Amino acid sequence: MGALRLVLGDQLSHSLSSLTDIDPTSDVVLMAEVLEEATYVRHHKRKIAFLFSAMRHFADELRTAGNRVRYVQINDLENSGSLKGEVDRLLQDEPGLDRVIVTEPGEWRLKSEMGNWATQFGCALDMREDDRFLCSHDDFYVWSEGRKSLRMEFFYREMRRRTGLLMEDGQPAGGAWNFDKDNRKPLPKTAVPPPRTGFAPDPTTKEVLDLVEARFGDHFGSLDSFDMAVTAKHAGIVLDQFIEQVLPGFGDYQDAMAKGEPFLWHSLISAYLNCGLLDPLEACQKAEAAWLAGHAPLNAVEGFIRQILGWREYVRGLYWLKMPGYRDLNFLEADNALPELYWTGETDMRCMAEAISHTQRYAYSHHIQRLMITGNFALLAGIDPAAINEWYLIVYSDAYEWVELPNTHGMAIFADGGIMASKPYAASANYINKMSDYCRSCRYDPKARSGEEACPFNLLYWDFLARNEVKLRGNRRMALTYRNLDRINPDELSTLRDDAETFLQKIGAIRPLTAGTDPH
Ligand code: FAD
Ligand code: DLZ
Ligand code: SF4
Repeated sequence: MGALRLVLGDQLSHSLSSLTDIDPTSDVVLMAEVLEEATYVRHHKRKIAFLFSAMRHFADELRTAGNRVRYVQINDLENSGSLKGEVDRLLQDEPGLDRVIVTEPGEWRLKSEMGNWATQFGCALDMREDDRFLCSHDDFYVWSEGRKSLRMEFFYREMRRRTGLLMEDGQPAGGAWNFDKDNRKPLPKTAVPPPRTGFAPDPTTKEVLDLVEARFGDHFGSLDSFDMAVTAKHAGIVLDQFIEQVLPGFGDYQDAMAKGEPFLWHSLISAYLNCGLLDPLEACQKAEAAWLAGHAPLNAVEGFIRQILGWREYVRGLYWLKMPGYRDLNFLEADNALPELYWTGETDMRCMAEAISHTQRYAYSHHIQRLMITGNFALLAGIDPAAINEWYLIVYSDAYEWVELPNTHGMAIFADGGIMASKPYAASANYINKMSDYCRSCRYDPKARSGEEACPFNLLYWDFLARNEVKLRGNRRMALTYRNLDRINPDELSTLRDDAETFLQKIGAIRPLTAGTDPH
């Protein structure tokens, strides 16, 4: 008898726990492009094309290594449209397969669905730990137990100790755990971001691009100039080029934003890490080696390692600790609609137009654009968490719920009421003006909070604080912010809040009241 080994689209690692003990003489690997996964949210076209092409390449590599692989393409006539349907079909076709082996899926939705598979198929289901992560669910649980607050910084220190990364005689290298104070530089006018290499589509990718345009042409985003890596080999080149050419500047400009510059000094590896083409520990070790060789400064290397060893592992731990209830939290009771401009990018707000156009074009925008532009706007505008979470899950090629949800729900829009962040990342135009050159070419004035030119981020910022006063004033970390609110003359605040409401109506976040309608 043999095993059906199901490999999901974000499990493209040869070291995968479900493949370790494969017997090529009796086992069959199943990989399937299915409508259910491609449309449970209407993913960006580029994300679908990237994953389908990477899946096809990975299946070829498994075959070359001598394995039997059933690869189901989205257009195959017998494709049932779901992973469950495809497992069922293979078990019917090959009665010699008496068990299903799978590595735990990254999303709660799919894992809970698989909970019923053993009964439904009448065969054993062996769901294995995803050991590509550096912190297991059990370890995260142990770390979290009994703690009053689950701040990332303390988790990160524990991970540094455990892995020995950037540690010297049990102490953090350089005498500090964190060099963030060196990492908040705005971009000097003369700075030129390093060039990036892409990969011309090979015949497999070209076929997938045509297919995605034909089947998912009405999904968000563009496939133009697709140049992503779709194999571990090419993803490794992206990582190596980052370490050699980009990492030295990563720390300094980690929080910077600049017009026409989608990538700056970021690594662009998240899509590859999250689908398994790159290994997180290896990425950290390569960065550490660059520091040891004197090639990159400690603030850059520590900053990069913290993102992967700290933030990435921490959000995953939190997701599995808090799901499924986490998704339904709405601490600020936000219920406005997601404005159409999130899909079109059509807005006079230069910062939003810029972040959304990068997103359309590359299925990528960097962290500060996600957090302080589109995320901050959604927070201030009181957008319904379900709507903004869905947007983030759709539009980025690195988006899976385990990483998207805590970042959006917890970090950007404070829907979890402080499980993840000690206070909302709410910011007015002042922050955006300091960290970018966007405001210089914007029709709004970042310094104004009244009149036609007033930056919407300013109107919304003060409205947000006033609207959520009952929930936020008691937060000690918001004390200074509320003292600033108190300095605004009540008449001015009232006008400001009316202007904020008019603006939200104009962009379709709240529907205008028609004459005679009772708002209650
Ligand atoms: P770099 O800036 O070069 O960082 C290096 C690596 O560190 C990244 O590749 C990533 O693996 C990891 N990393 C950095 N920050 C985080 C973080 N906050 N959480 C988890 N990993 C992190 N990241 C995703 O991978 N998928 C998502 O769906 C996602 N959604 C986000 C939504 C919001 C609202 C916010 C604020 C952040 C989100 N992030 C998400 C985190 C972060 O923005 C991306 O990981 C990063 O922009 C990817 O680009 P990069 O590879 O160039 O990262
Ligand atoms: C994201 C995605 C897409 C678009 N398509 C597929 C697919 O056709 N087949 C598949 O196995 N996986 C796909 N994925 C990735 C899954 O959605 C992912 O494995 C789950 O969300 C768990 O993280
Ligand atoms: Fe964004 Fe306001 Fe600056 Fe315009 S002025 S770019 S809307 S922050």
